[in-house]
Amino acid sequence: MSQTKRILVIGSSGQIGTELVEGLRARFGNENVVASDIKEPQVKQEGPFAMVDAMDRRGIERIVEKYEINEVYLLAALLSATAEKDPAFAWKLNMESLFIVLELAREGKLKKVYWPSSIAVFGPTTPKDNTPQHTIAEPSTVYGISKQAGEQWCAYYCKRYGVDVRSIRYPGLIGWKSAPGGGTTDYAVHIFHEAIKNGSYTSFLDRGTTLPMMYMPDAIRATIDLMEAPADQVKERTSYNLAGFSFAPEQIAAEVKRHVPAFTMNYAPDSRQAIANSWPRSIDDSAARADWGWKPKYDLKAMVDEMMVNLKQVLK
Ligand code: VAH
Repeated sequence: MSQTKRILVIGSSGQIGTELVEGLRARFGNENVVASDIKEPQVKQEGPFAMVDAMDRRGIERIVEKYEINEVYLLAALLSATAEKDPAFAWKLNMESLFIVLELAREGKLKKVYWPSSIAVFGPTTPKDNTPQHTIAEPSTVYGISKQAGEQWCAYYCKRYGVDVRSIRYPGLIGWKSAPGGGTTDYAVHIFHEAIKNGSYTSFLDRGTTLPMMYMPDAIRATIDLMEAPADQVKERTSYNLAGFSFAPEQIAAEVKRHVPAFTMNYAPDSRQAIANSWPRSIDDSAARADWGWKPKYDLKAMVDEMMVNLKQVLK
């Protein structure tokens, strides 16, 4: 196995994958980070790309061999809202892809694995404020069930086989470089595009729906910092709680209005409201802070300012 860090990102064209590939290439070199997704990328690649289905074990193994991969970031998954529309496929994709990568690591073909979890592992019986790292977790969504099961499999493969798999329970993620896909928190991205293009937005989550969120640059930095931490500092082998800031739709609308004074926000809750209602309002991420030095850089205001400046450039 190559001594150089050779990384494969599966699901590289998604909301997180797009920015994670950019962050990894900036840190470890373009040629040492192979992007991969089920279809050809829409944007010009600064480094190698290999098309593969996240459920194709042979296809993934061929890429690992060809590029001498020793670390995999597995991001391919169906998110909360989409998964509710096709539970069987969501379970199949979210779990089969994880088993393929965990098995490759168990067989000694990978040194390290990253697999994202989500605050969606928590459910209606979880304490909603400052949700602890260890607490009741009875998810009521397909996505949350798959993430909770996946966390337990990660801990099992680490304990039983010594697989160095690491994970973060992401809150809702907000970025301007890539489009979100099928999430319940995606309203917090759409609002910017609609405010700039139309001066108004109709939120599919109601006033008062406070959710934990994070600006994408903080999430990418946390992900790479966790993967680069010494193994003996990574004490949580299910997944780490991580928090940025929490807000309700009316709060982000007020911040958007600082940039678009005539902006108007309307509310038309849909099926995603029930998903959001099952999740925590805020997260205790003291374990990540203690174990590997996590600390967010952005708050709501700073995120909105940066989103607005960049999207006004991109959308003009
Ligand atoms: C979703 N963006 O909405 C994802 C995330 C906490 C939410 O997992 O499904």
